[in-house]
Amino acid sequence: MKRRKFIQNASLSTFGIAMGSSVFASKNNNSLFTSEEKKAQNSAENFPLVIATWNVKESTAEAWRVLQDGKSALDAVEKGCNIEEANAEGQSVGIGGLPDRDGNVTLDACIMDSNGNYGAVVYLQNFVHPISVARKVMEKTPHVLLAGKGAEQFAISEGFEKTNLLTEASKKAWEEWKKTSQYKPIINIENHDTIGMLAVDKNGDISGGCTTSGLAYKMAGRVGDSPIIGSGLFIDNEIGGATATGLGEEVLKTVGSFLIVELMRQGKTPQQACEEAIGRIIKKNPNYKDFQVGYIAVNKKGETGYYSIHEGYSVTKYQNGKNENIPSDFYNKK
Ligand code: SD4
Repeated sequence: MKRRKFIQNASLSTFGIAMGSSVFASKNNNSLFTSEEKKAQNSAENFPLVIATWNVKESTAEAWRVLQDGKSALDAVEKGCNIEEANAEGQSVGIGGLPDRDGNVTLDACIMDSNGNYGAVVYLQNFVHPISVARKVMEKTPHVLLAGKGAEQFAISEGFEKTNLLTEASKKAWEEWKKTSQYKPIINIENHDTIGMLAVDKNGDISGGCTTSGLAYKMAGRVGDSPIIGSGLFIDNEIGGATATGLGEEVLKTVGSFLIVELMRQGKTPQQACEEAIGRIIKKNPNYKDFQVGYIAVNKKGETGYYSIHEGYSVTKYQNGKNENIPSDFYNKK
C-alpha cells in the first residue's frame, strides 16, 4: 500500500493528543467546544467528513449530499446507509442479504448520535431499511433495542412496509450452500457492502450507523456485533467514533468499537487505535487466519484510521469534496 497514505492517515496531531479526556471532561456534551475551539478544529478543513466500511461510494455520496444540505451527521448516516440497504445486489445488507441456514433474511442495525443516543433492531425480518427503524426506536421509544417480532410490530406501527428480502440470487446461493451445509466464515465474503458509516458534520459533531444481514448461513436467531452498542458501533462526541465489519463474534468478545474510542481518549490516533483493537483480537484468538475483521475510526479533529486482519478490506471516504475507495492496511502479511 500506499505506505505514504497510510502514514499520513496515521499522523498524530498535537490537537489529538491534547484532547485527552481531562481537557474537555468538565464540559457537557452539547457545549463541549466553545465557538473558538470549534473554529480551531475546522481550520484543518477536515469537516464535513463521511467514512464507511467497504466500497460504498454511492452511500458516502448520499451522506455527503445530506451534509452539504446543512443536515445533521445523523441524517447523513441514515440516508447514506439506506442506499446500500436498498441495493438488491449487495448480499450482506438489506434486500438481497444472504439468509440464515433456514433461508430467512434477518437484519441487524443500529444508529448513534452525537448526544450519545442510540437505537437498534436485531433479528428484524421483511423490512428494507433496518437503520431507519433503529432510528425510530431511538427517537420514539423509551428503549434502545428491539428484537424480532416486537421490532417488526414497531416497524409496522411506524409505517414501514413489509417486503420479501430474499432475492432470487440469494435464494440460489443458499440452495447451493445447502448441498454441503458447511459453516465456515469466508474472508471478505461481505463483498464490500455491509455498511458501517461514520459522519462528521460541519460543526464537528459525529454520528454513526451500522447495518447488515449478518453472516451468511448463520444459525437461526444469531445476532452479530453490528447492532450492539460498543461492538459494531460507538460514538462519543467528545472523542470520536468507530465501527466494525467482519466476524461479529470476535468484535463482540473484544467490544471493539468502544475499545477504539477509549484508546483515542487515551491519546491514540484513530489509526493506532484501530491497529490495537485488531491486535487484541489476534492476541486472543490463534485462529485469526480464518476470519476477517475490519475497523474504521474518526476522531474529533476529523482524522481517520482503518485496519483489518487480512488483505482485501477497504474503506470509502468522502472528504474535501473527494469520494475515494481506499484499500486498508492489514495485519496478516503472510
Ligand atoms: C456480523 N459484522 O453480523 C457482521 C457481518 C459483517 O461485513 O459486518 N459483514 O457479524
